[in-house]
Amino acid sequence: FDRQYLELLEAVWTRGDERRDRTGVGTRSLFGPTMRFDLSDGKVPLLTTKRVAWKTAAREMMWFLTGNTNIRPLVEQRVHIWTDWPLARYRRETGEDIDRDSFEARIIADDAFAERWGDLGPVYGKQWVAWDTYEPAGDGLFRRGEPVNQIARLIDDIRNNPTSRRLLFTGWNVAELPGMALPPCHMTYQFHVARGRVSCALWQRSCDLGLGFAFNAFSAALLLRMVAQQCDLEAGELVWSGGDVHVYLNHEHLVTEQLSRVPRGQPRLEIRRKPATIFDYRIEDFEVFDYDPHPHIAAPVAV
Ligand code: THF
Repeated sequence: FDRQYLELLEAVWTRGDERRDRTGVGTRSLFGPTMRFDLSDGKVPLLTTKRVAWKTAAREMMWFLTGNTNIRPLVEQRVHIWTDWPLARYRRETGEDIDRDSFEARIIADDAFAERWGDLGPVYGKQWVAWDTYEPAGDGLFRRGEPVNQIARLIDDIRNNPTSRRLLFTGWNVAELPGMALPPCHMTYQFHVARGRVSCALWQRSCDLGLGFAFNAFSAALLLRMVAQQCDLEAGELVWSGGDVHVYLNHEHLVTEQLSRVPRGQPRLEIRRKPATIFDYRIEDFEVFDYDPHPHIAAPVAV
């Protein structure tokens, strides 16, 4: 896993097109790479050339599966990776120069504040488990239909119709993009069952290779392992494809340091218990073995 990643990191850094991006930080970018990760025997795509906070990624994934789109439950678990977007909006709209810790403290302490300022709009969780539907109510009017739980439907479909070519879910709800703090990056997941194994192809339209990718790859693998367990299948391959795959120009120290490191073994992920549904996993259910990474490399996130 590290080798495929380091090869792509080097390619983007040395051959990527330099471009100005939405955040103003600047990136080097390549379009359309694919990597394949074998998940058999508990193997998991977790970088060993820097320490990755895999429990943070797991908590984020479980938060998606609850359908919640507010940062409050994350912040309560000391997960800070989504705070910067609501914080930037708060500063912009109020002009108050609040620091990050105080902002998070208010999100936890104050219900009304959390509701007003902690929500990211209809991002991942909303679309995954409660995609809004509408049905005609006559005279050109519509009423709300039953929301679609794409994840529950996916599990049902894999169990009942494993050769289907429609085993997929997506966060890319075109009508609701304007209300999202960020449109989904890891946007479409498709599953495929063959020889008792379920595999997953993930399309990620935009990828921060220095920071987010380590989280995105681990999370997707975790989700695939959960899906496999729920459907009594083995996990096969994670096929990861990116659209705009970039390295931020202020991540040069990370690129140099990480490319100098030698990968350290193959981490494995175990799920200790089989919960009743895919919505019932808890953080204690996941255990990672043989993880002895190089130290963490801090890098700023572009907002
Ligand atoms: N925007 C940008 N610019 N990069 C991203 O990776 C990214 N995401 C999500 C949405 N927008 C993004 C947010 N996910 C970290 C990790 C994942 C994120 C955002 C930030 C991060 O800062 N990781 C640090 C510290 C982690 C920790 O708190 O322990 C790291 O070193 O990995 C990608 O989906």
